[in-house]
Amino acid sequence: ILTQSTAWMAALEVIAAKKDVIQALWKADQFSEVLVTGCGSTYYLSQAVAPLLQQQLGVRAHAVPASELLFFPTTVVLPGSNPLLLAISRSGHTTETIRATQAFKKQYNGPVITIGCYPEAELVGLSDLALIIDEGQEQSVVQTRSFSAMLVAAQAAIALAHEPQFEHMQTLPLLGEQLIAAYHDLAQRLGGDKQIERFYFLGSGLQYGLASEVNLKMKEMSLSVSEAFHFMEFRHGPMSMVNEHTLVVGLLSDEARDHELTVLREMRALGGQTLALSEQDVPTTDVDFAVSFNSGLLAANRGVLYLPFLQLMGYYRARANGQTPDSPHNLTAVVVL
Ligand code: F1P
Repeated sequence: ILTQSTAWMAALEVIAAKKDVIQALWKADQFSEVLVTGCGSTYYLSQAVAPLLQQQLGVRAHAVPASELLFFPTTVVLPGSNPLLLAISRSGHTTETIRATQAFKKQYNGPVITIGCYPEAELVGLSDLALIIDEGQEQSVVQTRSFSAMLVAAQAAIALAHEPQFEHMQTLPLLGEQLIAAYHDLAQRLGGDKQIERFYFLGSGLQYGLASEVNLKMKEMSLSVSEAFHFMEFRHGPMSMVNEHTLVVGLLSDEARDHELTVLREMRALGGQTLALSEQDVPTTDVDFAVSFNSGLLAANRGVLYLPFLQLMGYYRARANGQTPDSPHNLTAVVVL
């Protein structure tokens, strides 16, 4: 977790090296929609990438778990559609992702792009374009540096559609290091606080997939009660779970920031502790704890900055619970169908 910014730098280099082919792909207009798929963490990564593709490239894009694409393709793709598949897998060996990709090629014959961390993986052999970040490889079953490196790669590839954005992203590795140095103590304090028994991660728009992923980190590393919601949805029922043993974490957007802060203030009034992560500073009159990026980057290019602090919080929670964060209960690095 602490050294992941070196993997972000490597991800930016991988994308820069494939610049021409990626830009040609975005310009080619060869597909009518993009399916983004993966399993577990890489499904959540798909949830983070699909809205970005749609917003930045103006193409219909949606995320789907690989198993849904494999077993229920007619619920996912319209007849006559001309889709591109973006298959994301750290290992490149997860059976559902492999089989969904094979079925996709057979049925739709569209282009396949893969993002992963292992160049020899089976999925790479099924792809027209493979974006492989070796530097994202990790020992841990739980995806942390691999996830953020693959996210940087996806965001950078999309940013190439508007090249100055790609150039601005070069500041990310340093920003990541500064963020970890500035907020490591707070992550340790909140992760180690045994008064907190439930964690809720709220994020909307580009942030929903990231909220889902950090919720998974907390759950799988520390075996804590943890859920993710679209920000405003939390008020439609789930907030009944808030009490003094709850931490509500808001991944603030630019677009709905005022409404999202209102939700956090309401949860605080109900007795919950609140934490906001945001590009701009958040006054602690609004929330109990705040993490600010001050990156100067557009929302489309800075999503990865939400991750290191929350991964660290999960790590410290795991330690406080006596769990080994690298080897969670019941999990293996590659799930076989
Ligand atoms: C997918 C995945 C991981 C999860 C665990 C089991 O792996 O579900 O997200 O954390 O390691 O496998 P991959 O297809 O991205 O390698």
